[in-house]
Amino acid sequence: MLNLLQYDKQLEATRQSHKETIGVLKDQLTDMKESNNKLHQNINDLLQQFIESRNDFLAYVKEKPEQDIVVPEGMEEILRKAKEQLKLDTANCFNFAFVGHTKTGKSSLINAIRGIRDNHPDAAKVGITETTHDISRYDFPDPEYKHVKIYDIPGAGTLTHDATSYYHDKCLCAFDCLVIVAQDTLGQEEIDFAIQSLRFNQPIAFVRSRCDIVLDNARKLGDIDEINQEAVVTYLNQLGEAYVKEIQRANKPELNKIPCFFVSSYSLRSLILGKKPEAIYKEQEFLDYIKNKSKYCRNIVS
Ligand SMILES: Nc1nc2c(ncn2[C@@H]2O[C@H](COP(=O)(O)OP(=O)(O)OP(=O)(O)O)[C@@H](O)[C@H]2O)c(=O)[nH]1
Ligand SMILES: [Mg+2]
Repeated sequence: MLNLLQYDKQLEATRQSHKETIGVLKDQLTDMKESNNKLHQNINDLLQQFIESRNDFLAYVKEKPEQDIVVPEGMEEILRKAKEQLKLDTANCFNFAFVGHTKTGKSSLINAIRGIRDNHPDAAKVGITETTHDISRYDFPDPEYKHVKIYDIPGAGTLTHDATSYYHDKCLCAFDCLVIVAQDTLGQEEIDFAIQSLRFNQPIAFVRSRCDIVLDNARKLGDIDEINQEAVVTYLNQLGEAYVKEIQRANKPELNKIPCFFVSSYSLRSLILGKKPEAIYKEQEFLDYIKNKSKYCRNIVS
């Protein structure tokens, strides 16, 4: 009898927690849609807004960090290892890491954020067959931005094994922000890995690149006549709904805290170069996010 009562209580607690999770997710979806609706503007205005964000980002990373990265208690050893083994210079540089499975678009995003084409001699290798196996570090082409480094951390295979040891092995807590470049749907490894990162209080975001393909397919199928900001908002809202459902299915309330930015590498590169892309997705929010998270983990209050 007592057991049955306990079981009932547990069941009620689980129901309550599910209800809360769904509530948070609904709020998140509403916020996402409101923010997407802002994209329903003249593309020239959106470009100007992006340029302001880009200039803010560049001004932030142009000078050496005001202070070294602050890692959670107990992680000092990993920070030391990162400095020694990965040659991560956290005192003098901002270090952003792009993590993820093969062919999710990590290298393309890295080139885009550096404002270089995939065929540039210093570009991260991109392509159907060109796979990056080792951790690689990339500088910005302009030496004025020598204090910002972008790391390509391929997760193929390793990410699937053990999120904790992967996290420690790759010294991930020493980065300013971890960007998980995800496939079309979130895999269990990505979910486990994200939860692990949250445990270490690590700034983390999901990015789904290749949004332009979604719109391009819709055009080919005849669902839309052309790719414009109106179509972008409609499709981003659909992608957002699908993402929220995935998080709901994963049944891990912690994941509610992780944002997901839907972007296109092609749009991001054009925007960084101050050129008008075919369409603008969530590139501005993504850039603002990594800058703000870096400030957060360096205890910089703006
Ligand atoms: N249309 C479109 N294609 C993209 C985008 N991002 C990446 N791609 C293509 O997707 C493929 C894989 O991109 P990569 O940047 O090489 O992906 P990766 O994650 O670095 O791949 P590996 O290093 O092999 O693990 C390439 O053919 C890219 O051209 C995008 O935003 N839009
Ligand atoms: Mg690559």
